[in-house]
Amino acid sequence: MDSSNEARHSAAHYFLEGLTEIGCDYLFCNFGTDHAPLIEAMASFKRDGRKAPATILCPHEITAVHMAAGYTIATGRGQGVVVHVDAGTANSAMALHNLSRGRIPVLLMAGRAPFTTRGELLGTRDNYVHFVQEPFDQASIVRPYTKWEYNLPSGVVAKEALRRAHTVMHSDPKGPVYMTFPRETLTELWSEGQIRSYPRERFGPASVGAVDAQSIDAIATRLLAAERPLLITAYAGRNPDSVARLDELARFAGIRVIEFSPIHLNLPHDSPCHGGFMPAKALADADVGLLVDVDVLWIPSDMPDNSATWWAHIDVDAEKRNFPMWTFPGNLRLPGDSHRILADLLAALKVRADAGFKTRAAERVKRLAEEGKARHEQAAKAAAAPGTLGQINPHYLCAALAKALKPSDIVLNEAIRNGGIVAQQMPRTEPGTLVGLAGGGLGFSGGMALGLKLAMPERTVVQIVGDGTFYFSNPQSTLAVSRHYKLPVLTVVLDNSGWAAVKEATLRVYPDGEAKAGSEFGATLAPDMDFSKVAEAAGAHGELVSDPAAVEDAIARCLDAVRSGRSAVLHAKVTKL
Ligand SMILES: Cc1ncc(C[n+]2csc(CCOP(=O)(O)OP(=O)(O)O)c2C)c(N)n1
Ligand SMILES: [Mg+2]
Repeated sequence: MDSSNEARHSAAHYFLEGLTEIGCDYLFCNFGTDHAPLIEAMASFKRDGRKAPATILCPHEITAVHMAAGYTIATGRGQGVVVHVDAGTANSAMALHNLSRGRIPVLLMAGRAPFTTRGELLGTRDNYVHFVQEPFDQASIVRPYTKWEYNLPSGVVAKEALRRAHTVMHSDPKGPVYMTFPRETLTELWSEGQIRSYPRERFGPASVGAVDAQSIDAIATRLLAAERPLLITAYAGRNPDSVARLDELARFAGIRVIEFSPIHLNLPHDSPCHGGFMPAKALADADVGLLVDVDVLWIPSDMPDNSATWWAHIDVDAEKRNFPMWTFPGNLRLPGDSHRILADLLAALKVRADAGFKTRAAERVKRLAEEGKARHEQAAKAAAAPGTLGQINPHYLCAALAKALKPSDIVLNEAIRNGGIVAQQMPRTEPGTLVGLAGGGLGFSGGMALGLKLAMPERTVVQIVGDGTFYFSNPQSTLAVSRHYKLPVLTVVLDNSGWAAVKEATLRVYPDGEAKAGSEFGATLAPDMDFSKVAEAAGAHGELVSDPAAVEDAIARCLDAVRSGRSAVLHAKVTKL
């Protein structure tokens, strides 16, 4: 209860305390007039040496949101992003789409226009924008991409609301949440005794777990009899411990594992059971299949599946509630924690496997290893030709880059139509060393690379993007954050002169149409851009390479720069679209 001898603080003060209580190390911020009470509270926390989340100022919201996501991927702890009313929320929406598809817990926060007009309360409207930045339904801007939304009604529940935000975003399947607060609400004064805390031990998130023994047994029975088992996954590796577990299961049972559009590294790429990144051939062949943590299993119009295959679908989000149309098979659909389910499955198999099964499984692993070897030889062949002046072979460049990296270095693959080449030429083996595109909003990897680097300063982080994607990533914003907070990352731009994806999409729909006849694909971007200068403008190291002979040295100079503390941009002119 209120007591006159207790200290009184602003709601913003308790809000900062609450953010620390929910494990927010950082606030990735793009401020506006709505944040005056927060900025004031931050300054007094600093003066008093109180613990508060550190602020990272991001010139663009998509840097802020994706950076929070990168930090969260690395630490497992959802962070906070602070943006400006409806305008900042709108700029954040694309990134929030990516986080929602990636099931990454982040708390997006935005102010709301003050609700008083004539000085009735501290924080009242005092500016033109306070009249124009008030939509009827601010949360609707990001509603498709959030699990929860809340407008803070009073500072007295600031900590309770933050705990609720945290609990929801960290409950399986995880995902972003959105909170708003009017300026006057943050200026309210409350005494310390009126504010409760909600510790995680008592108010924590809900998680999915293992599944019943009958289901495990049903899958084991199918696998024991299988001749051509297949496993498809995209995000089992979000739990780094699952990588070795999946490998052990695949080797024990002789399962071909395909990573289709991987969002994380799920199986070491040098595992004998790794079946590459394209499910088409294996699909036709499989008699028993496991779908493990995957949203898009294959492309049905292009890769017909075998109607005789028996599928078990194990997924933290087996329901796919956020996919309006989603019709992939699953004879046994099991929402749960794949890490635990695969362990139980392996244990059941070990108990029931006889010598005949073990021999058959070992023969399959041997055959898969031979296929893998053939794939790697093919990849090496594709990388052998360096390309020509102005059209470097992207296979060659990616292979050279792979050679220069250490196994622990992190690769973010946002190379779009060259993404398959990155996957093929840059095998990753250690858990957590690959991040791929979960959503379809281009421009995630710049901010995400910074967030990963912030969480793991000892790692080298490499972002590989298309030229179109480089623009989407808002490079001036990411380079500014890199400089400001000393977070060096390497950006490699595979410049094929525009949007190959757009051209190829038109050709797929109209293979012999007018666009093809006139070579009018609406896909060519401005020629003669020099992204090395964009880097230099931010004090980073820049390289523009068109000559294949210059590739290796340019990579070495860029990595030297990054490892000695300066970001680098390698702008490579590769085979044109
Ligand atoms: C924010 C956003 N805008 C537009 C698109 C549509 N889009 C998908 S791929 C693509 C082209 C990307 O170009 P680039 O990065 O150069 O890769 P390329 O297709 O040339 O390999 C575009 C514009 C998108 N996915 N996301
Ligand atoms: Mg391109």
